Amino acid sequence: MKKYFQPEIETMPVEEIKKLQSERLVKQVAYVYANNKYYKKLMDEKGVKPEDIQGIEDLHKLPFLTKNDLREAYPYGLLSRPLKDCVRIQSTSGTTGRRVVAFYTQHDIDLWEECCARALVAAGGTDEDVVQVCYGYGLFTGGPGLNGGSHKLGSLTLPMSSGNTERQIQFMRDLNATILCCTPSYAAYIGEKLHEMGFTPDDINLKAGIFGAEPWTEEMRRDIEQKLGIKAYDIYGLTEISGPGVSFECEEQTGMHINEDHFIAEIIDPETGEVLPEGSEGELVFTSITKEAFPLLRYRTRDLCVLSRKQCSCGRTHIKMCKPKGRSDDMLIIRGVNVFPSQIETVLLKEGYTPNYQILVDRINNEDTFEINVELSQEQYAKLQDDDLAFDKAEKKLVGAMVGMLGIRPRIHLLAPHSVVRSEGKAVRVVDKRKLHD
Ligand code: DLL
Repeated sequence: MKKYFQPEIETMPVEEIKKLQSERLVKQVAYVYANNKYYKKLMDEKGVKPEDIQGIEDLHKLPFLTKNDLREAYPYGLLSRPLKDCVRIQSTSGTTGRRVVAFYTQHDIDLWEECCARALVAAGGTDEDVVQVCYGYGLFTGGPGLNGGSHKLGSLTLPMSSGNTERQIQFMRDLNATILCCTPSYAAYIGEKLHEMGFTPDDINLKAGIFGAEPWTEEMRRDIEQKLGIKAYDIYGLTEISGPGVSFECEEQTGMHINEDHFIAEIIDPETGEVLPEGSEGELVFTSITKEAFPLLRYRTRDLCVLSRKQCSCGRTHIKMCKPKGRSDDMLIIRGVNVFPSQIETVLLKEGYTPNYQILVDRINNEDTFEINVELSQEQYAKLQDDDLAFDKAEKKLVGAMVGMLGIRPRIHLLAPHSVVRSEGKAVRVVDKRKLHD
């Protein structure tokens, strides 16, 4: 069985990867400076010339790009190729402000799909697999990216898109799907539906899942693995940098290998912009060194993460990133305390609750309110329904566990099964009403 999609690249000695990155960076900076007025202006303002960049050690001299730059340059300002050379656009799922529109030449699409094919092979995929893609298709990069990767690998591709969960399960069974690609929250929902329809993992042929596009915890991984009887792999990416496949997990399941022949990763201090040494937690920054149409240099993702060059047992040499904790702007500050939704998910699953929850934050009389709606499973509900004492006890125990993790006290509402809306794409875990009052 194929262990790597492109072994000569994926297992390249680290020194050679760095040399390749340096060569590509020098060329890319010269190309962008010559072809992109917006970034040229930023470089000129910072007093940096293309000749100042002789290799990756000079990367820190370049100016950052932020989401604001993308909004300002919308739609064509960061395009580095004439529009007639582009063959596709994709766009972010962002709901606020202007959407980000990313452009691709055919070369860009090919590279992106290769990255996704690498992810499929790392999850054990071959041309004999049946890959069910239930990420959204259309402007969102999830569906098109994994679809393209599956084609490159020669797997049979089921371009399902998201939604109509019973039909998903029917196709999964009738066509013997072996690899499932969707968001982790949708995978959990598919697992739940499978059991509701009276099936067990033995009634399906899935062996692996490739789940990403939103933060998810190790507890959630175990929950999905058990519900679907598979190995669940993480995949990361963002529209601005291409889409899924910027990095992906291998059999070790201890972080995602970044496709370093295409992207240079840095970790910076989000406050000062200073580059931090390997192993530090900070904001992930990407420089795209092979793209033609929309090559962003030093793009600040706002994702909080740690990088590691620790040798991996799979044989891949590309640097690994940990599971992102979430975007720096996903972090809630409640009564002055930093709270990540992922911390809440960890506690819930550890305490034996379902991954169906929603966090509600508001400000009433100048004070933050903090509530968590938690859905009970059928069995939990049946047990607690007629016993007020047991119900109160369960709520109190969960509040105690939350205080232990977060340092602040939420109000917990244990709800009947099916009270929390299921997600078919990226889950909406937080409703922060304070933003409406600002
Ligand atoms: O979510 C691309 C994608 C599609 C990745 C399918 C993986 C699978 P955007 O809609 O532009 O692109 O959102 C990008 O989603 O900056 C992260 O905050 C978050 N994200 C993506 N993958 C992960 C992951 C796609 N594996 C934003 N873990 C990123 C945590 C993730 N967060």
